[in-house]
Amino acid sequence: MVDPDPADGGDPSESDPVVAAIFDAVAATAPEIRAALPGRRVESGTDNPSGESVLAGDLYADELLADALTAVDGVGSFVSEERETAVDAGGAVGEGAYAVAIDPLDGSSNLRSNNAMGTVVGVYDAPLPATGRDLVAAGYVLYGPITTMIVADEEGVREEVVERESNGSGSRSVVEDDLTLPDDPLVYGFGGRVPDWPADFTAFAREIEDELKLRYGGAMVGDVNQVLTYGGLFAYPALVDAPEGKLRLSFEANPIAYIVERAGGAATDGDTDILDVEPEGVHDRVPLYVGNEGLVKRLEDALADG
Ligand code: AHM
Ligand code: MG
Repeated sequence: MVDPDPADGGDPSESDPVVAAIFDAVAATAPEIRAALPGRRVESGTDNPSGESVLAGDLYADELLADALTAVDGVGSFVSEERETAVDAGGAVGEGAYAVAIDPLDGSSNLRSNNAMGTVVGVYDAPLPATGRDLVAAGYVLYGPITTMIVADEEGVREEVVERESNGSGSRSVVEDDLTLPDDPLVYGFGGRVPDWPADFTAFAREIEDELKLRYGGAMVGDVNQVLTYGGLFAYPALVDAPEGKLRLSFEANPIAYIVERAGGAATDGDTDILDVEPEGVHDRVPLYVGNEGLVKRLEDALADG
């Protein structure tokens, strides 16, 4: 059960002090990012390394997180979906320091329509590009009606509530200390336009539509949080004209796969566990199918047969 009163929540419990400091820094920044959004719903006039137009909110969140995370002792490098190259934070990654990969505002196209968005965090024990097997922790902030943060490490997955302190900084407290996917899945959300889906995925989707309820909001963190809460399947599939899909391996797919797998679920690119996908570059894209193990297995079988 989610604790109804965050004031009763427990202290965060990461055993690795650098991981704890990273998520403290992300939580500290969250209220400031949130407060800045109303005035930053417009295009910034630039594109990111994936060729997508960037909103002022994306850039602002990126700057705040870069400042907060490069100041953490034990962070050797800050790598962002919005930056071509990594920011050197001192300390050798893989030799005592971590690389932190950030999607500063996931789902930022929801800013105009005022819907959910988030910040995705991956903590890698290797210089990027690396596989998801090099993650030591991952998490995301969800700017919904409440600001929550999911944190996963080798101990498991926790849900926390982030509250704004009087000095404007955010503090976090655990409201659910052992988050696992419900056994009986209820919801699904698949991205992309149906006419752009390959036939084998479309046939699979038709089956799922008969079994589960559609919950799609256009922000991966919001949609994955539905799956973590109610059980089910989220996908941003391979598309006919974009076989690598849309989502980025280092910043989006790996952290989400790490979280959902720690919560008892599974994640695949259609064939291979996301955490085993070998990247060529930091901004590589990958199809992502993530959720309850049984559904992910069925999806893999459907794509293999198709
Ligand atoms: P972003 O990080 O630039 O916001 O892009 C990623 C987002 C995901 O949150 C979401 O799943 C997907 O893009 C939605 O894409 P679309 O608008 O094409 O459905
Ligand atoms: Mg994103």
